[in-house]
Amino acid sequence: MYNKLRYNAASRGSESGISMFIDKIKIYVKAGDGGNGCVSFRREKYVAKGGPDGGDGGRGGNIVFRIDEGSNTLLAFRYKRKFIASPGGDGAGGKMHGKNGEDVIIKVPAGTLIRDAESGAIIKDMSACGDFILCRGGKGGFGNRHFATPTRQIPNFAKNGIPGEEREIILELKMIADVGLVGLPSAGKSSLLAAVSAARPKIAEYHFTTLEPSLGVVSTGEESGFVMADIPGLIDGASDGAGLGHAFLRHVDRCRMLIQVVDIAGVEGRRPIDDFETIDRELKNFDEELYSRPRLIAANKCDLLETTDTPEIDGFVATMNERGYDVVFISAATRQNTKELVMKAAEMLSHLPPVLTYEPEEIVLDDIENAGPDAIIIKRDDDGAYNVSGRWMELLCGRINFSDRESLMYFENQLVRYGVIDRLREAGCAEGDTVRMFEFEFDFVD
Ligand SMILES: Nc1nc2c(ncn2[C@@H]2O[C@H](COP(=O)(O)OP(=O)(O)OP(=O)(O)O)[C@@H](O)[C@H]2O)c(=O)[nH]1
Ligand SMILES: [Mg+2]
Repeated sequence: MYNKLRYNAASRGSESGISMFIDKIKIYVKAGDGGNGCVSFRREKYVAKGGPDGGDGGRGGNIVFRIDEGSNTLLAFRYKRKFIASPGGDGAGGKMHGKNGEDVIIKVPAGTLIRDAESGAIIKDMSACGDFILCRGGKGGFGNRHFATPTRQIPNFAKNGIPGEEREIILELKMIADVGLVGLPSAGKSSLLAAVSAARPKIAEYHFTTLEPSLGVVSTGEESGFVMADIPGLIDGASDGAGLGHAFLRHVDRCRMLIQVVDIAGVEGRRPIDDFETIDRELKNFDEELYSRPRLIAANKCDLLETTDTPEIDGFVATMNERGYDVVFISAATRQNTKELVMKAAEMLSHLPPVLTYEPEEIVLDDIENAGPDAIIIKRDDDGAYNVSGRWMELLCGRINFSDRESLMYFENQLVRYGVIDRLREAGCAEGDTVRMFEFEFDFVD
């Protein structure tokens, strides 16, 4: 019994542990393979053997990313990290084209960055954009009807489909908001968001009430307004992983400005100036650039003060002003002065550049259609074999049926025609040497 209880408690703990860091996750995606072409001959009454009529394979499904408005977590990827689109159907007789594979649509919150897992380079910033095709499905192979020539009336081969693109990527959430709220746990960040927007984040007196960021739209007039982001509280040492760590500061990375919420009433017995410094330090440790972003100080919980006219509070305001920050005294609980705070933020925003969007970074993508025969690579393997690789070679090999004589002849033809044999000769390959092309191996015959 005791063990069981312990076990339950542990599993609950680890579960919340995962959800905290679900704003960055590695997933694997693969587009569908192309269907194979078909070998078939027309059969009709009174016709002994008709012409080739094998249909083409269908195209594999694509991997498509789409913005899911209203979602602001990558939690959905906790249990599903592999996405594979369905393959195209094989061609059939009677010139029947194989069915195209269905696309897989992966929905992500607005503001999700798609990064290449290996290099970390940004492939796409999913903010304010339409559907994005990350991996294209492989093309279907041609059926044998394409291979009839005057000298080859009975083509006994068809091509295999091309494999779909696959890759490992990292999804990273950077929410799109104009203003980010930062502060110690229980400073009243969620209370403030609830007071000035229609968002209903969880509010409670214990620390780390907020485990996931949330957004709210703050209206400042008929048709104007801005978006505010509430994130979990930061504590001293967050940059070294204390509390919930500071990983979620990434959510306010694109914010145009920050509102730092400070408990001016010192409900938990600390001095407001110390609270300010703690957060200030954590911001600095996280990122100099975020640290120097325009900031406004919301001195919260004023309703608990008899007066703001004390030497300590005067000193606090003076220090803030020296550092270049304005202070607005508010109470998120009674909504006292929250309107003034909002208008002040709107005024600051009117002078600030728009929300940052990230441009794709340079990475060399395999381009199925464009990587031609001149891009092949010839190297010697340890056993002395000549190894031919490159996208074109891979695609060609993928399309050949090596157990079929005619398909092999076609293969040889392509090697001669596109200069691969010449290139092998230049590299020193001679009669009897082993040539390796992906899974395929043969002896060089000159
Ligand atoms: N009296 C008073 N209490 C407040 C005020 N603002 C927030 N509180 C209380 O302070 C506690 C913490 O408020 P939250 O809004 O959950 O604080 P938070 O900064 O979001 O905290 P975390 O999510 O844990 O980081 C709650 O019990 C609130 O009711 C205020 O202006 N006056
Ligand atoms: Mg909160």
